[in-house]
Amino acid sequence: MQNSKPIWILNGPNLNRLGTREPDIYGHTTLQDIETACEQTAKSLGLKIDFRQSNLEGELVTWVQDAAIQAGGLILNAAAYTHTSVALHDALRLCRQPIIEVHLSNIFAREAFRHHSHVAPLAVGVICGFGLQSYVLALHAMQMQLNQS
Ligand code: CA2
Repeated sequence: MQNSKPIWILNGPNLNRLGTREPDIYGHTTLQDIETACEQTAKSLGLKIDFRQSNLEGELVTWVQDAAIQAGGLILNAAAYTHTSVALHDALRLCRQPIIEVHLSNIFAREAFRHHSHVAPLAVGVICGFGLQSYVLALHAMQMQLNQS
């Protein structure tokens, strides 16, 4: 059955500066490009989204707590906090709805410190390495998850 609550798409630190450097890793895509693609994909799938970014760990923790009550599902690119934040991990444990972890880059093909995720154990799946399309794929995967529940 389709869930009428919005899918929250949360983005972590530095992703507001996407498109300004490291194009070899992240391409020229901006966070605004990603939001636009997510809006278009969500519309085509009949989903609503709430798309946010913060550089602050505590703000992301509060948003995850809020998502646990208000969201139909959560798509999370916690950026560097993926690899460091026990606080985010603990907040994600409050969520009963599907969580999908996304990354623009293939974190497993990069430095060893990016290979561990505090998000992944709480996610139904992880999508990484497809740039902006990681988010589009995550929305399709979310719709499949919601149709199964
Ligand atoms: O690949 C991803 O999506 C990451 O979550 C991006 C994070 C990184 O710490 C993760 O290991 C993988 C970094 C985001 C940095 O954002 C940028 C800001 C300015 C220019 C380029 C990238």
